[in-house]
Amino acid sequence: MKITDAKVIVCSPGRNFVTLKVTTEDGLYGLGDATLNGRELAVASYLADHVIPLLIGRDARRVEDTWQYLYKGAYWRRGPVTMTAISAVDTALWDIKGKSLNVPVYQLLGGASRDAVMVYGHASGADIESTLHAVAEYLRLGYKAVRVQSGVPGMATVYGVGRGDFYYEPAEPGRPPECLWSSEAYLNFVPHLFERLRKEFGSAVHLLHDVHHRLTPIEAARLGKSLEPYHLFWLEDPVPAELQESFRLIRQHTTTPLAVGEVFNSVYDCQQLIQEQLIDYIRTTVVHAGGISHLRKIASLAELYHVRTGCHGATDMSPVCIAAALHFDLSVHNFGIQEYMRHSAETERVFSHAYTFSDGMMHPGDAPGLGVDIDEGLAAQYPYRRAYLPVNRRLDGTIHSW
Ligand code: CS2
Ligand code: MG
Repeated sequence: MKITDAKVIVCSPGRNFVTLKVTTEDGLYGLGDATLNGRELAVASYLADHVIPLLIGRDARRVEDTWQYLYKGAYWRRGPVTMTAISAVDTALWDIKGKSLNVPVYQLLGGASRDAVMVYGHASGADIESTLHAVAEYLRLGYKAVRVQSGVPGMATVYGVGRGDFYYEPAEPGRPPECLWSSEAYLNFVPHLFERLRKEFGSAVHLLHDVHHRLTPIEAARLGKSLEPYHLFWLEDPVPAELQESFRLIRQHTTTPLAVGEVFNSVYDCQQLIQEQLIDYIRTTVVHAGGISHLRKIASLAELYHVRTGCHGATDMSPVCIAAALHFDLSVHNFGIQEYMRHSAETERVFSHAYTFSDGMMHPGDAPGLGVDIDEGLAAQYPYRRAYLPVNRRLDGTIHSW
């Protein structure tokens, strides 16, 4: 089953997406998400200029061999651009394999390990009262798990807090907006937020919180400790994770479960975190961590060490990635939770999908392959718009992690 054509589709229906479409000699095609938020065109070029010429003529059935060919054959291994490109190829080939055998991809991954996949949504507000209101909205929609971010008194803007509408979209067209940050104001505020949340909503709902790599290890330890009475499902990205051993210090001080990994792109980024049991959830996802093939290897390592999966699923994961993630989530034994932020109406129109949401749970559907498609004609009506994530500075003007 030779690959005869492959192309990169860049579009912006509500936000930017890069999609790889691979076609075989029998007329089957597969899709892969290749979106790298804020650096989209680097991956588009990597695919179009360097990878697609290598795909033409290859056997589309050789998923693992193609992965190794692109990873080992490039000489320059890993990194977000390379791994996002490899992910897109791998995802498209799994899609083709499912379609050619007339089965949904999760059946090729060992079949369903559960009936459906628990997801969490994003509730946020400018202050505690509006945040409580947003959480109530999510519970009305049936969510069993909610990530909660709130504006902090004394800080004009806070990451993860929406700009008035239901959908939170962090990237903005034009130059990157700049935000100001105070770790002390944040650390003093967050425990009050979660105290109110537990008072208002009781103990049954799963509550999550994302620190977005903003604290030092000892500050993160303090936060984890102060949140223990409110038993979070997880505390996400407490510190920048280039230094994996910094999680040891946090771990020594708190029983609050820890999640990390949305910016990781290979098993080598989380090997120590997993093997030393320094985290509880690994957040690598299909599009940035080498596709379904590599993500399964990360999950297998994690399973040995009681670490569960919690795939990144913000709006910059296109519906193609969400579909692939749901097939993965349904099949791996050590699944934990899936993030699901809901795409805009424009995105939903461009990408049709078989996956469904009901009562806080999702299912990838039983269409052959991934069960997702792109309307190329409609996509062409939404040209690329350069957009950036915000940049963050401390009160004295020093650049801080976003
Ligand atoms: C966040 C994201 O979903 C999350 O947990 O960290 O909003 C993240 O900032 C974006 O996906 C970055 O591309
Ligand atoms: Mg995050």
